Amino acid sequence: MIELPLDPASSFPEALADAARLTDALLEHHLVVPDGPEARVVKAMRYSALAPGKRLRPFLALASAQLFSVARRSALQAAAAVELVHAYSLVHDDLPAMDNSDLRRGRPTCHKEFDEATAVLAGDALLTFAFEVLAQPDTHGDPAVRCELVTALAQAAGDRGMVGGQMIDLLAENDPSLDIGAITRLQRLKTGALIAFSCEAGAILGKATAEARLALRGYAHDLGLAFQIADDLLDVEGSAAETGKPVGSDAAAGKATFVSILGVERARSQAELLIDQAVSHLDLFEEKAELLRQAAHFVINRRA
Ligand code: GRG
Repeated sequence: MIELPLDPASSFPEALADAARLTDALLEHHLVVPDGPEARVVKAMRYSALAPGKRLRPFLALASAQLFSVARRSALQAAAAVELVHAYSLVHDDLPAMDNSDLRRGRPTCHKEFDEATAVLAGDALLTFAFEVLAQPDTHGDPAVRCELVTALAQAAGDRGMVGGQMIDLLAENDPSLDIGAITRLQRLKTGALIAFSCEAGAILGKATAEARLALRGYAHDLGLAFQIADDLLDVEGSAAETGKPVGSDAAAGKATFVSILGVERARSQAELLIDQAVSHLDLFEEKAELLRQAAHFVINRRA
């Protein structure tokens, strides 16, 4: 009898808390501080990767794996890998050369707590370690599956995914002429690609059919965009106490966002539409996808 990634009887908040607890335990296990001066970079990696965040991407990896009855340990390796890449992206995004932020997840950013060079190295090491985790035999007994996961994560994180989106974002700063199509593409790459990988990882581990993969891809795509619109709304309507990061930064930077183009009300109804669409992609999985359905509603109602 295999141990499933999540308790199928749990509610979404319970499952999200379980995903966070299980992923953090595995990250604790993986990120061991060595002796010697290199300990500093591992402390910075732990500081960032284990900081309190929602762990939405690990949840998505676990809940998607659950659809295909993947064993918990396999799914957790993918969950840990995606959170490592996410943590790296936040560390680098906060650097003075990018967003120059002092606050992340309610704490000083990595370069404020340590120093800039250490934050660059910690981000680099978090990213590379994610691939080591996926390549470990614990991830899946079949090396072809591990290879497919490595390829999919590399594509989602690299220049055709998150890094590409971040490049477009940096170039678009102070360019309020960006239209809705350009912003959609930017966000699909910058945040959508990693969210899509999180869902795809479960399908890869479960050797899912092409039809199931397509359905999950559609879900992840709509969810990723709705997540970003919610993020833009929080930047306008939220508080630093709730989000754990500075708010109002998009408007202050003169950035074009979904909210600056559509306005608050239309942005919110667009996010709601996307969530309805995301949920409709899950019909194929019937009641097995209940946690993913609840996650979709959480994404647009979140306050952090
Ligand atoms: C530096 C290569 C590179 C990429 C950075 C993802 C990203 C690209 C930057 C993060 C900046 C940002 C605030 C993006 C908006 C959406 C987003 C990814 C928010 C943070 O993710 P959450 O809300 O954070 O899941 P927690 O802390 O809960 O994990």
